[in-house]
Amino acid sequence: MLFSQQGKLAAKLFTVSASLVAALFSGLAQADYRLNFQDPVTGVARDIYDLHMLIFWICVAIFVGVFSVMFYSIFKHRKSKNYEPSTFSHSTSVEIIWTIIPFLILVGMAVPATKVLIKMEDTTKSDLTVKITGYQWKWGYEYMDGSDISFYSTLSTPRTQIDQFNRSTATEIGENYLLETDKAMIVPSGRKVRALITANDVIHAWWIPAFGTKKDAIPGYINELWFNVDEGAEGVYRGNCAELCGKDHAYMPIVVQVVTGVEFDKWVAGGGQFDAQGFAKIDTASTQEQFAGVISEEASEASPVEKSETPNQELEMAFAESVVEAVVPTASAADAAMSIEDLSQKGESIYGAHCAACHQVTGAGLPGIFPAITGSSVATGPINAHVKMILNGKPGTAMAAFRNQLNDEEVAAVITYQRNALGNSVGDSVQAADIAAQR
Ligand code: HEC
Ligand SMILES: [Cu+2]
Repeated sequence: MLFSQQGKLAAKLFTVSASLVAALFSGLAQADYRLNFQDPVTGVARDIYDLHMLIFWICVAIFVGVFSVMFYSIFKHRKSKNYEPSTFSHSTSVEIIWTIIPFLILVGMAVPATKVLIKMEDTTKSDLTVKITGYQWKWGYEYMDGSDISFYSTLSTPRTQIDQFNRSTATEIGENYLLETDKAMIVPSGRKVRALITANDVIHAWWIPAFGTKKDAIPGYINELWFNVDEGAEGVYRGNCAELCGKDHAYMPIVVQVVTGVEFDKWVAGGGQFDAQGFAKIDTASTQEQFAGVISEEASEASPVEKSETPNQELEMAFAESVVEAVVPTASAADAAMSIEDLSQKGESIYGAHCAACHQVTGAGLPGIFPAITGSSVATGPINAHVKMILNGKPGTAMAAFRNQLNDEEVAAVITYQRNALGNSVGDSVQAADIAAQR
């Protein structure tokens, strides 16, 4: 009787635990979890991975060694065997052995670890330097080396995916939830990229696991890191800010797009344009046509010798010129005066991307931390003071100067939006030209 009850219990327990295990593994398969590091795509990341595996196996060996001795002696000297215990309390030789062995193991692990560490710190002979600045809560990228490209990279996951508690507006969570940005950092494969890392407000950290790089971004200091992504490993790599930096720490992801060296040069020559997904816009189809046109025109003028010597240069020059021409005219659209409605409409998305993290989507702010825009004396007071607040920020507070982050039209739009929406109805507006005059 008793036996059969136990049998039933055991059977029940087995079913429960089996289904738990099954649930766990189906979950694992769905979310594509993994137990080890991301696949390394740089030499340093591979070294770190190998080092990690080496230390892991050393730990396994120590574990197996220590536990086998322990279990063996527990079993061998058990009470039921009437084993006579030894009575010594100190043994110099044992103490020497258990000091020397761990010491040798530690030295043995420190040698390869130091080698990798030194390699990680060697930022010399780089092909390209990018300055990376952490902000609450976005990243700024500036390409040094005279290319003059700079941009900010902000989270592009829509608020409707993040605010799941509001069921009426919530939308399905996307594939790269909280790991997507409006602009990716673009880097070439097969070249050594050096990054100078700093921050504008508090400490952040720039981290791309697949590159094996992670460095703190500290205001007032410049840290350095480098990576050289394998040729053939072109693609998109994602990471996070890895230093708790305030309320939206989770909302400042890092996206790096690795392109080939040739593509990168074209991207730089084109002035660093982005497509709608925030990746490098390299217009190969149309540029090839344009190349063909330019080259054949010039070929008729140039002497045969010159032509055969510099075809690549000509291609690059022709490419650079054609792209610059194509880009310039669009900027003049800002000259025309815009209506309050148009400005406000544009301002809404800028507010959402750059201001709502602190002042909230509704404009209510967070009492005691971030002031409300609704009914704010600045947002409903004299417009010049409002403009100054956005351009210069308020030093010593979280309100950053937006003069370098937003262009004239964007500043005008977000100010007009704050004055005529979010519960305010001042009824005035400001144009891009006025902002340009106040800079
Ligand atoms: C990182 C947080 C943060 C972000 C992002 C931010 N602000 Fe602010 N903002 C503040 C803080 C803090 C203050 C209060 C400063 C002070 O102490 O006077 C402030 C003040 C203001 C004020 C004055 C409000 C008042 O009544 O005193 C305006 C207007 C304003 N911000 C507009 C903006 C706009 C426009 C943006 C986006 C382009 C923006 N802010 C982005 C934190 C932020
Ligand atoms: Cu951060």
